[in-house]
Amino acid sequence: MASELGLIGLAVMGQNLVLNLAGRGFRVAVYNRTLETGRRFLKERTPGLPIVLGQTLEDFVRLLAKPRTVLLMVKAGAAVDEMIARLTPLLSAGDLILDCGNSYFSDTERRAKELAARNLQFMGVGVSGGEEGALLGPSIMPGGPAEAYARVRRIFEAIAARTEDGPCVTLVGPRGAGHYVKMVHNGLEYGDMQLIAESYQILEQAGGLPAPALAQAFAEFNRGELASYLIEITARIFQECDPDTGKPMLEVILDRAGQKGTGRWTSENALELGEPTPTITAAVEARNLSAKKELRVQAEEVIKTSRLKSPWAIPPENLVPAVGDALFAARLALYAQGMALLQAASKEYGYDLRLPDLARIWKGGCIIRSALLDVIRAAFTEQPDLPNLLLHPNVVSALAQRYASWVSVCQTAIAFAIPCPALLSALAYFEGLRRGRLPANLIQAQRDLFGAHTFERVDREGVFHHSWDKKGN
Ligand code: NBP
Repeated sequence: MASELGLIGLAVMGQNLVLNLAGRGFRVAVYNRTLETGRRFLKERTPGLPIVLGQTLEDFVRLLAKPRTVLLMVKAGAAVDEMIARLTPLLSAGDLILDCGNSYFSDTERRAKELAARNLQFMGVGVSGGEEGALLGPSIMPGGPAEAYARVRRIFEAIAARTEDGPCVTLVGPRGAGHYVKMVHNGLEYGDMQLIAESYQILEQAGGLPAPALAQAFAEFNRGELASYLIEITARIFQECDPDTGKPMLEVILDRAGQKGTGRWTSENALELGEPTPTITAAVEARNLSAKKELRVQAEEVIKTSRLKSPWAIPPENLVPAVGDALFAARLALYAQGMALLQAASKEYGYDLRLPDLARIWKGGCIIRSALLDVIRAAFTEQPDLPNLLLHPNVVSALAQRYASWVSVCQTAIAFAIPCPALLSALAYFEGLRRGRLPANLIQAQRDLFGAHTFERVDREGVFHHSWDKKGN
């Protein structure tokens, strides 16, 4: 019997997605550029499941029921174009290709156009949740034509994660919308992870908490408003020991993190759209600074400053709950930035994104699943035109309650010389957003003085230039 769909790319994500599909009863044909990987996968992981391997791409295509549905799960970038180029001559009009990797959304827009010209349907599909999500139920963010989604909706709803609000999948928008939303999801993931890492550093270095106490603090956070996958795994990480040395795992892991692209893409696109996302950018830059390990070790030896006599801005015994409050407040500011970016992109690219739906499909299966998404969903359901999450009355009062802790934790971190770019950028975003007058008036004055760039006035319409005294007389 022909396979209902095919999947190309049997690395971590592809293998687990195929097992998820076949486990739900879908007959799947698979293909991988390196045949041996496909053979090993079939032998070791698929006995009893309705999975067949195409030894060549031609064989693979022959195994598929018509009209064909092909999922690509290959490395983002040139590999996707290469695969599409090899695949399209073998397909017929009306066949559907779904790129399920982390492609850049403008590549997806281009591919959608190119394939439409060849009468092939195309969707860019964000899949989140890593290896475990792919196997047990990811959060799926498809973008593309509604008629193409109608063909795969049953399959996606069967394999997606489920919450009490339904399967974690919906057609998020046209063309590159799925990959755009996945990109911002990953940017938020960067920001959230950095905020958590900074909280850990404050608790460990200012508070002196050893690994078991850190595990307890984060487990406690996870029982309240910070409940989320990332906080949950953080609590678990503190409990883990290295089998070789017996030391806590975190002690033996090198403090150098890379950035594969999606976080940086979010920042780059936000800069292009003029939408501030300082906390996402801070997270990307913190990873870049972490990568300069040798330089940091050298600088630690060279640059010495004296510690403040009384660095505590809060009673030390209140540090854990205060960090919890600060983390929650900063998380709100981070998500406010991400949702504002989605709103801006929705307008700019005509994606017609529905923010409450995005918060719903991120509630299960993906790395950023958290209780906070319910707050976000409720806010944008109640006020679809809310200009910024931080302006919703519930969020205003949540932040007012945590403001003192947030500021005190930031003050303490600064006094202990603990770098907290994400926590501080989130606070600066909050302070900047709620300030009716910023010092940009001085910037405009400087620009007008040195370059006659002109400025607007607060008391009259129009564009003005002032005859500045440039010599300082
Ligand atoms: P990788 O991103 O490491 O890609 C490896 C796969 O791409 C292998 O099947 C490889 O075939 C194939 N491939 C490459 Br590389 N170049 C190719 C080419 N020119 N033609 C055909 N196939 C080619 O795999 P992954 O980590 O499973 O991720 C797959 C996609 O899902 C990526 O876009 C990734 O960003 C995204 N994603 C990953 C995660 C995660 O947690 N890993 C989570 C969410 C999304 P080979 O065996 O012959 O080398």
